Amino acid sequence: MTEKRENYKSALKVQEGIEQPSSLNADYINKMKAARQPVLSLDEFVSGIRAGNRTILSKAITLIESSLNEHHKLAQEIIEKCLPFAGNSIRIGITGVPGVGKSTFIEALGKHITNIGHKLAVLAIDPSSERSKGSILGDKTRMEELAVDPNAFIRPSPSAGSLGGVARKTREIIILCEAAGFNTIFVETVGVGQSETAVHSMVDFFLLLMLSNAGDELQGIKRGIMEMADAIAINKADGDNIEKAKLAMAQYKNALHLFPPTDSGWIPQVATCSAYTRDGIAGLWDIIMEYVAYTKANSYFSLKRQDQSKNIMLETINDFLKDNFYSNKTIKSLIPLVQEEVLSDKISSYMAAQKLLEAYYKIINK
Ligand SMILES: Nc1nc2c(ncn2[C@@H]2O[C@H](COP(=O)(O)OP(=O)(O)O)[C@@H](O)[C@H]2O)c(=O)[nH]1
Ligand SMILES: [Mg+2]
Repeated sequence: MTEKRENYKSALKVQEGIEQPSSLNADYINKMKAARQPVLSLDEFVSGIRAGNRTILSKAITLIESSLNEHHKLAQEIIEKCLPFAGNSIRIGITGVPGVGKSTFIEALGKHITNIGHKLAVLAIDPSSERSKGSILGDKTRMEELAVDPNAFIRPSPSAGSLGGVARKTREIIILCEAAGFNTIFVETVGVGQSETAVHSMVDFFLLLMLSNAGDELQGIKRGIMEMADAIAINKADGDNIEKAKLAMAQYKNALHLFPPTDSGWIPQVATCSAYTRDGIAGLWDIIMEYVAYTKANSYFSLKRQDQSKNIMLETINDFLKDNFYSNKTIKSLIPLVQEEVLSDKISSYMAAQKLLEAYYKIINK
């Protein structure tokens, strides 16, 4: 006891020598804390999620996002048990450059669909963690109505980690949200980099938001991203902007004609809308419904999901192999040495890679 108190940085230190009441015992305090925040069992997590309990859903998502091994293990068990109840939703990716109006648009389209009885989960992928902290605050004010809508659930991007890690977590979060009864999932991403491709790989429908008053280059939208779009919405078609938005719509329609036909046979649609006045918002939902009906009729809907599942499996293997290789102690110490040989032209890059891989195979085959 006395020894412990030595290290105890507290005013109580001056009372050294006096027997402390049991309530100051650290074990006791921890026990009390634990009693106040009971750790849920696997079954409690799964039944809570299945019952649509948001607090439990949020806790499970926190486990997915956690970097602790024990959390990760429990999270995987929860996902496994939720999987049979997942999949029954429409997953929609929404992208566009910062400022195009994604958050405002999500509020508008989100309210439209919760009003007609849908249950919506809004997730986001934004691997630039520092920025996302700011944008979460921004989004909260732009999604005022959805934030208090009992039929909507908003969860900001898991901020830490690589894009691959964030994408995997988001896919897992989708599963939990679906098991919790959300039948529509929005995944928002900032249209400036690789994250669109990651979102495209986990959604059924990909919506690109654009503005009328800037060229494609100015909007930082690459051709590859336009090719992924199932629909393009020219947002901010309100006030003085309406005519310009219509013109832009015609231009994008022409541009899309030059693209190769999509795998699904669906012809990407272009529409104008205003997240402010909410003109065109219902029409966009109709386009999404048309797409779903069309791709379910020609089986593309389920083929695409199967393809995505297969790719997730392969990607996961890639990630784990890579992690395993680079986190291996021997390999870690060998890399700088072999690298030095490459830099001083003693061996080729190819031979250096072979050397490291052979060392690795030896280690794992031991
Ligand atoms: N005029 C007009 N402004 C809009 C519209 N949608 C969003 N905005 C404004 O555009 C700015 C960026 O919106 P935000 O939703 O934060 O964009 P995000 O960065 O893509 O999420 C904000 O000032 C919004 O009020 C719209 O439909 N019309
Ligand atoms: Mg936003």
